[in-house]
Amino acid sequence: MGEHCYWEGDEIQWRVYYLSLEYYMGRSLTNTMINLGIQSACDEALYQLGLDIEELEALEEDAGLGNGGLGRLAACFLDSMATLGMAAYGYGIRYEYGIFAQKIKNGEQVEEPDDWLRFGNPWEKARPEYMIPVNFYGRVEDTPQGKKWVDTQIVFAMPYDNPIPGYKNNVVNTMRLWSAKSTNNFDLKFFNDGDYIQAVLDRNQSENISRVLYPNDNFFEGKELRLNRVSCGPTLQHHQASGSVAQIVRTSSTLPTVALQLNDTHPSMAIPELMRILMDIEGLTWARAWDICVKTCAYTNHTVLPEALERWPTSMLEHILPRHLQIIYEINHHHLQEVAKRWPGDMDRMGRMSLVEEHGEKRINMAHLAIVGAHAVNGVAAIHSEIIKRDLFQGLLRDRFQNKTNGITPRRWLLLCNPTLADAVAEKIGEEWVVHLDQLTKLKPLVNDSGFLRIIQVTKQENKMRLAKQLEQDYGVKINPSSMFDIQVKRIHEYKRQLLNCMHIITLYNRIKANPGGSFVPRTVMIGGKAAPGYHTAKQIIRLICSVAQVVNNDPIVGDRLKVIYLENYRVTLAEQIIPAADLSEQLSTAGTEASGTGNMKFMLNGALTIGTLDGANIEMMEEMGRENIFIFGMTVEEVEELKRTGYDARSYYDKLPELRQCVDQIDSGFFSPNNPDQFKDLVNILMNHDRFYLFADYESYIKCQDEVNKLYQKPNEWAKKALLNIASSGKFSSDRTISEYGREIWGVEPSWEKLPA
Ligand code: DL6
Repeated sequence: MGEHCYWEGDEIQWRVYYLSLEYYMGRSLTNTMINLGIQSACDEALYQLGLDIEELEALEEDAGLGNGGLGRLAACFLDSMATLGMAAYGYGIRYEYGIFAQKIKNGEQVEEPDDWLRFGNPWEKARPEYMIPVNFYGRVEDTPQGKKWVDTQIVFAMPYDNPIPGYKNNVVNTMRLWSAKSTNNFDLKFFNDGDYIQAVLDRNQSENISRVLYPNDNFFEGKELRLNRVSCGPTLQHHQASGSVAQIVRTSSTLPTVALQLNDTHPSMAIPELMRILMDIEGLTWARAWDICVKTCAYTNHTVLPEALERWPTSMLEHILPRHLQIIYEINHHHLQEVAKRWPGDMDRMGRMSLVEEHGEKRINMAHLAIVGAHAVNGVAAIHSEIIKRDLFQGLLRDRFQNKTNGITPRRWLLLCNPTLADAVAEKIGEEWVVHLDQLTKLKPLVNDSGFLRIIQVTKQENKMRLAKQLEQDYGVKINPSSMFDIQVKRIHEYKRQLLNCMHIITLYNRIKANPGGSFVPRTVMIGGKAAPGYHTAKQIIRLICSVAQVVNNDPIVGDRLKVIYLENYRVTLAEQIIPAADLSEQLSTAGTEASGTGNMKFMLNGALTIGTLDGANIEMMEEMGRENIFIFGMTVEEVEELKRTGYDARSYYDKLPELRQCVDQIDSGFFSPNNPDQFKDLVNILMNHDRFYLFADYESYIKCQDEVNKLYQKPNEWAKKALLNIASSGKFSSDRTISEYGREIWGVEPSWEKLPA
């Protein structure tokens, strides 16, 4: 390989490699037909054969190779990169089991394995000719030729290619997913205990590396998951990085005309791996290799929650990837020399900025590694980017930091999921919005066009009726389709504050009970999302919502003024059905905790109004549509920080607010869990004594804001105007805009809307 490599060159178009441990693709059939422009032809052809295309579409399994926002973002980006004609590849892992299927049994989450490849995958093509050997374990030898990583165990990385069509431009890019494939070498040497049969059985153990997606969202589990003698975690990450980097180097005669984008720190092993290949195999000096590495790599941060930041114990890396650990130490050595030059004698700062954490178990801070090893570091919404610039590295390398506000693909999140609204929009402003979403602003003057407002209302109503019918079938709950569809769908997490929503439901319930003859704006509240299987509090939150639903839905006094539904197994395909039917989108995270959010954008594009905090991309949504068109409540980031400084006293709110007190007392005393009165005491204990997300501090403002929502809902025309202005203002949140910015400001690639010859 070495002789083919020369590391200079500037006339070739930059190629982009997007490295992500997650791609949450959902189904591909409809999307492919839409992007190829053959949807009507296929529809018609199937009809002629006496078949129904919708039945065919429903047979496809979701490719659930992601947990939530981070994985879905990667999928939207692939669509945009192909649509913008970029020479871009998505590299990831072909998990044999995707995100688990969630069943709700007796009000509790039960996980079932997602055996999505059971009947094969028609979209993929195995490419054994591009298989790459990946090394693990072993030791490092000093030789006259330099460092040598020897006595390693090998697992092959087998690539599977999946097509990513651009929108009607004759471009088809590739998503390449690696699968672990054992070698005789690995298993027989490593496991051989003289027993042939056992050795053959053990062979498969190394293939566990790519067996299953880790179901944690925004949470890092630093312990090694051991499947017999094969350890996962860094092994999986290295497997992806190594396959990808080797492939990139092998096919790149002109590094660094290659951009390597790291989707969070999960693929950041690519940094030491690239250094290792360039130095140990290609024979470059440290300085030259480092220069290439930094110019090539860029890193996106997706969270500031401390529990989500990856910090791998050095003992683990020493064992699994000894050469990489050496390289990381050397990167740190050079980095700390820079710190010492800039802040002489500031030992505290050295400790804080080091890649190696020395307090407690010695660990590598992977975010620090990614920041040092990349020429660009970005957050995913303006406020988040400001926070990471300030907090993540406190001043050093400040000029590397950028913002790239997230986006969603309008192909899936309007054209595919809401064809009636898409048609209505196209009728008024043509079809260019599909690839130039900012064209939606042309709808703004129609805010006084009663005919168009009526179309918006009717479209929403039709979507609601379809969903109501589906939910009645699925859950046996009769839904009033003229009630407000109030929806919160996302992973269950304390910081996303589904509990605040639940407290609002309880407050509404108590108000109806206190005034049974009163007039109330009818609501159907739907909450959906998966909890990480090991996240006890999140599972308790699901239980509480289901218990509240049980009481509310069966109380004859309440009738159809309030219904609560827990949406089972929320996933991409369910989102496509639910979002177009939403009136109200709930975005409740404590200010400063949700990096961006992308569900918020999908609801906005589909004409739901948002009730939300000044957090993540909600802020930019408000800027685009105007504060009068969104329901904002709660503390700002500065107010949250001030509260943290002065001390948060949950009890003071409990004492002051009677409706809050009633609600908390009911949860505490077993009102919603009569068969097990102590069931939710742990949740109440968190809320009263250990709440990191300050729910009570935002409760009053949230409830008042919900009262405003009710008032507006009683004026359908006013509501429809705001819905229209939401749609018309959502152009910024196209992932085409986001990807154009990555292209121009990080990768050096110009987007192109040119249609290639067929
Ligand atoms: O950037 C995509 C998405 C954001 O929209 C969400 O706000 C954020 O929570 C999510 N972050 C993660 C972090 N996981 N890890 N590590 O999923 O990213």
